[in-house]
Amino acid sequence: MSVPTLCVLGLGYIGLPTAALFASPQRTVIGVDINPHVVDLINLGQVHIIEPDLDRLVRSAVSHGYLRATTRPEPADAFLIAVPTPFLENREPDLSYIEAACRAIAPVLKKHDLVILESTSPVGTTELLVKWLASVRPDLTFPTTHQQASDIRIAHCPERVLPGHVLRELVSNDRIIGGMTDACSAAAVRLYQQFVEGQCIVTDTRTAEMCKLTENSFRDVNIAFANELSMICAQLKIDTWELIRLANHHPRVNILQPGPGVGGHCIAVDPWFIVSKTPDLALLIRTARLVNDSKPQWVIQQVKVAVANLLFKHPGLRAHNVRIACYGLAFKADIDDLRESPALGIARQLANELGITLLLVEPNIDALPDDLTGHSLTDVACAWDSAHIHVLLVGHREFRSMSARHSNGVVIDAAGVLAN
Ligand code: SAJ
Repeated sequence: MSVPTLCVLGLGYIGLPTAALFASPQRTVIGVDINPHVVDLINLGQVHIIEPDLDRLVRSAVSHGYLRATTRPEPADAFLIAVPTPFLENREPDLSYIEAACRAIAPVLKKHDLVILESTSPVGTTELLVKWLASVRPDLTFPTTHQQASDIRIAHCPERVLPGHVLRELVSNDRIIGGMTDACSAAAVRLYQQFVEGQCIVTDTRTAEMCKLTENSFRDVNIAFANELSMICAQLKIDTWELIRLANHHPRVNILQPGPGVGGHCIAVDPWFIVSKTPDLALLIRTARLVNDSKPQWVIQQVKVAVANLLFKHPGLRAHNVRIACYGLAFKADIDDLRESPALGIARQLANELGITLLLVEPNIDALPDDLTGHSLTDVACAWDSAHIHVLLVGHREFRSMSARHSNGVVIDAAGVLAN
């Protein structure tokens, strides 16, 4: 596969950067997305997601003709599936996007093709993928039945990149390559070595699937420890941030940072894929999820108590005149992504339950989501000068200098902004 054509299924936060990085004079990439608007935009050399340098890379790949988007898969040497794996209402994984991607590529598959599943997946999904492909293409052989001699090579190679650093991490991170056979792994390693500078480490598919879930569950459990600690400390009147800083001076202690809850599309989702497979055993992992999911309500309760105290201290002040400023709406610091954001959820709930106009400070966006348009998107200085209650939800760089500034208001620092 010296001059491979790659077909990438799903042009989102992982698929599009991967497609754009892979595309080069030697390597043609066909990007596939079910959303025609996304396809049209990419073919104009534009992007629908914000990620540093991605727009430039896509523009260049498209204008040189190395990257082209379409709504239907076309024949290629390798297929890379990077579609979402959300969970359903009951927290069971939703594999329908992977199944749809399999059924879409099956008709164009040919002997010697490589199919890689990058989407974060519950253990056993790569085996299901083979089942779906084989059901449409009984004329081809797969590694589950024909091992090394199979027509089609299959591997699970989970993505591990951090939003905001995707292009750098796609190149520099080590990759876990879970081939179904040695031949499958070797083919996948050859593909990734075209652009990955980190190590490509080979294992089997089930271990690769579990490895990705383990990484995000490890982080979730550790954040849950910090979040639980923050609630305990508030009750015991101890400064959590100072406590964690002190404890982290121990050579074998490294506590993460508490926050308003865990957001994003991965850490709050992936641990449930372990819980759903082994509910009787995954007790710690499940509890960590519940602790992190409970944190936004705890922050909201702190705000309500602050409002009640304020009204008690100032009998002339009416509840609807209390000015509350929320700092940060994104799901984490220094990004503009509001999806699955605990900060946004807190602001929404405060707006609904308190019935007041909030001052919302989010330097990374130009307009508020539709349901918050009645509220005021403002800057740090204005909010800091005028609010009675300041709710610090995200540690954006624009907020870090606030520590030096004086405010008469009550400060609820859910993200440790003033502590750093
Ligand atoms: N958070 C805390 N305290 C911390 C660290 C994070 O409350 O000390 C919160 C953040 O504010 C955010 C959430 O956790 O709401 C998740 O943020 P994150 O930076 O930990 O992770 P993501 O979701 O942006 O990316 C993670 C990464 N996984 C790990 O670090 C193990 C990334 O490498 C994965 O590729 C990504 O999930 C993914 O796609 O699975």
